[in-house]
Amino acid sequence: MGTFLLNTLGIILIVFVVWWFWLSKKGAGTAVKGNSIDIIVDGGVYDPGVIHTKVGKPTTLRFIRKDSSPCAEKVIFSDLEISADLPIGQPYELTITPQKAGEFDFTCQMAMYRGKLVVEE
Ligand SMILES: [Cu+2]
Repeated sequence: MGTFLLNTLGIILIVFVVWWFWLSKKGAGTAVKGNSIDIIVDGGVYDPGVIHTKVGKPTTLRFIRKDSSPCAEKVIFSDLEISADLPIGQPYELTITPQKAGEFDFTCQMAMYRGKLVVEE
């Protein structure tokens, strides 16, 4: 009985971890209204995590970091060769004018936080 309970808990934990790392970050994404969008950095997720913008459109990503752990302190767009330090308690504005269409991941330095900038034609 004890083993059964542990296995059940283990399975529930695995399902939760899968949900947390993949499913909770999927979705249609959020379009940038105007030229800027607020992104909350907290609890291991960027919210919103998928952001849609257009080629040639200057897009200001306002990172609002609430997570004080060192994990959240950097945001890195590896494909775009952009990285920035995010302060706590004050928004950090990063303006990007995408030059080509595609999907560009952004992460913290350990890739625990994961987001995606989707650039459309
Ligand atoms: Cu991290």
